[in-house]
Amino acid sequence: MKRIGRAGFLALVGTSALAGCASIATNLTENESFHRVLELPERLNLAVLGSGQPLAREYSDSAISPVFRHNGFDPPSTPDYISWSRKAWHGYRLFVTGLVETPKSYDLDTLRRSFPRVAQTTRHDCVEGWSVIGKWTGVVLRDVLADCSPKPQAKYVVFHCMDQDPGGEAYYESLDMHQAAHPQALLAYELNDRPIPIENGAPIRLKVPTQLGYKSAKYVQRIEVVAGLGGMYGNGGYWEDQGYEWFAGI
Ligand SMILES: Nc1nc2c(c(=O)[nH]1)N[C@H]1C(S)=C(S)[C@@H](COP(=O)(O)O)O[C@H]1N2
Ligand SMILES: [Mo]
Repeated sequence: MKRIGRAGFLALVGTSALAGCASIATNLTENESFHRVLELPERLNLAVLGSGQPLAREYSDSAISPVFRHNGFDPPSTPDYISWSRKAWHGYRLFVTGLVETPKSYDLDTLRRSFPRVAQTTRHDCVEGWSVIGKWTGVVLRDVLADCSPKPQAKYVVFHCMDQDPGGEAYYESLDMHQAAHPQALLAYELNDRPIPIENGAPIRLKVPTQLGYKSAKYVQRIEVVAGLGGMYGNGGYWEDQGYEWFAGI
């Protein structure tokens, strides 16, 4: 909320400059305390951003579907992926890049040890018309993002995946900061108390139970924080580029 206020304020300063009030705008921006206001917040408070959002229903473990279906492209077939999968994911790293103060990468052990372990039993709804209930365990996405300190101009989070369609086009997805700060948006490493099977997106997948299945990117390799979509990010996702809605709330 604060950020919108600040952007609006900046827009206002810009408009008055255009309207011939350049000197007032200059005087304002030269004022030190005005600068301090402009620079607030230094970084996004993801906990505040994520609080108060509606939660997806969580189920008891007895509701877990006997089989969690899988769907989408074939698992990644790169030599790296195949070799990591045979070595309990030793060598794999999850990267966080883009508009963050401290870009980082994490191996699975570090992710498990450095962040609280969180589980959710939620329903996965695919646009094709099927649903399954599964228990996902992992780390809260916003905890990992906060660890890298998104810059104030950060607006979206893009998930780059390791799999591709038959034509070689990589799967990707995106959330805005608000969705990324949702307390149930997980970077999951377990499904139903076991490491995520390859078919379901090993070793790390996004699980966003408040949105349709295609938003929950599997095989995540890199999380990129950006100021806007469009351009090289198309409509913000592989399926969005084929005409699906970017906002897929349920
Ligand atoms: N990387 C990647 N993520 C993906 C997909 C995919 O093909 N590749 N398919 C999406 C769709 S349409 C659905 S319904 C779910 C399927 O997840 P599941 O295979 O664990 O059931 O993953 C989503 N995330
Ligand atoms: Mo789907």
